[in-house]
Amino acid sequence: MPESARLTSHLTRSTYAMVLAGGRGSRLHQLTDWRAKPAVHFGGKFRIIDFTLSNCVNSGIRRVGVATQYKAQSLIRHLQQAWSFLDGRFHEFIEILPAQQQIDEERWYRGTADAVFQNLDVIRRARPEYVMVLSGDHVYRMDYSRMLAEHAASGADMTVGCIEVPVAEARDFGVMAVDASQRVIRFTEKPAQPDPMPGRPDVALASMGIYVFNAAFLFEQLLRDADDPKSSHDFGKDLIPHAVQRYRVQAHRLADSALGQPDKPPYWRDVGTLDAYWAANLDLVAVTPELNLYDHSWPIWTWQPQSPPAKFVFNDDGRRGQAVDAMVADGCIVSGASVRRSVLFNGVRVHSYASVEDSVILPAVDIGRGAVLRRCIVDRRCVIPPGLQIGVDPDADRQRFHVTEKGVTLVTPEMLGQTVHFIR
Ligand code: ADQ
Ligand code: ADP
Repeated sequence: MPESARLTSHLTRSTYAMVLAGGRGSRLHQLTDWRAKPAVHFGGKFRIIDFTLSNCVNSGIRRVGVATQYKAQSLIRHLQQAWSFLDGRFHEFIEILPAQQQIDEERWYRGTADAVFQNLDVIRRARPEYVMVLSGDHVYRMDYSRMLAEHAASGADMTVGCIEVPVAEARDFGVMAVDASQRVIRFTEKPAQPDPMPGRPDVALASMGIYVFNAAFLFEQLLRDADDPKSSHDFGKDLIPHAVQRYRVQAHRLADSALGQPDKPPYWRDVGTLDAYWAANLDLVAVTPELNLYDHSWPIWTWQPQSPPAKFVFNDDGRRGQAVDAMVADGCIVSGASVRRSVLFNGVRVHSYASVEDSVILPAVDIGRGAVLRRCIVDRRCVIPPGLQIGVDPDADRQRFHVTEKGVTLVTPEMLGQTVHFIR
């Protein structure tokens, strides 16, 4: 075996990954009324957190903690169903770390650094050399072992994953400046006026909110931060700006470890708004989408109910049931209805004369005869009554549903006056 491969496997095996999955994702509006953002459905059969967790196990990092907080039930159930296959005999595990469980004081996680601090004992027990702090909120494919290898080779105390973003969008991120050796010399969390990169006035270097730490350095910094009365106990606001001024912090470009086409910018999405969520799902129906879900060497693991394959049938009047430019999951039945440029999750029924276009339909939705759906996101288990039109008259939709700036309509069972009696 080449020395480099031996080294990489040593690095991944001595890493503990902490996935932060406690954020609400309030810009997803009612889609996160009942579930945390990492548990939101994505791409026809996945949940958002499956991307980060698949990146972990595919990279060889198989000791993983998931810090949960806001509306965690759906997320915890998904983790138990989808992610219990790691094998304790090989010291592989994914453990769920709910807030308020680890320390005597009864308090929720205050900021992202506090979420890690409160689980310090759990992490210490795994005796890692490196700790990766990850976010359960983003959709991307990345080989974390390359970031670890770069971190170890550089001799840094910590390494921040980063990506180039348009300056106009950079104020939503931690923005950094680096020197020629990729050392971070400045880090500002969500600056009002982000600095562009030298010689590139339209582009800023943004933090992806993912970090590699030497374990001992992280423990030291968390203990110091916990005692700092002025700190809000957040990596981006407190811990990283502090570290950048005093220690060796390196930047690692996603482009160097993303899986994708080498000549294209790396794919990374914060599907944090309804418009971004809708667009990222619909991107997948392109002939060659930027996000490749068909790469057998980098499977995205998940769980969905065992159902028969999707079915497309003529109805009694001989009207064709069809879907084009669409992804249709198992358990769906399209009967005498038309589906275009849409993503249908597991178990969706589309009845005769219905028309679904440019829409994202979450699992177990029933779309009644003759209903029309345009530019919609329909939440799980909605029953769309026969003949209802959504996305045709925005003013009428605003009375009942949530319509975004870009004209995407979110429909939930509550908005339809329907009660779902079980936890989703
Ligand atoms: P934000 O996008 O503002 O900035 P933040 O709200 O801090 O991210 O959440 C980061 C991650 O932690 C998310 O996965 C979220 O679900 C989780 N989380 C938030 N609060 C939590 C809590 N109390 N307990 C457990 N988990 C929690 C961060 C960085 C920026 C960077 C962007 C990239 O601070 O510097 O640019 O991410 O998206
Ligand atoms: P419509 O689309 O005209 O409103 P239905 O929704 O009742 O009609 O069903 C249309 C077709 O969907 C059926 O002819 C059948 O092929 C299929 N279908 C419906 N329910 C089931 C089921 N439980 N198992 C298998 N196929 C089903």
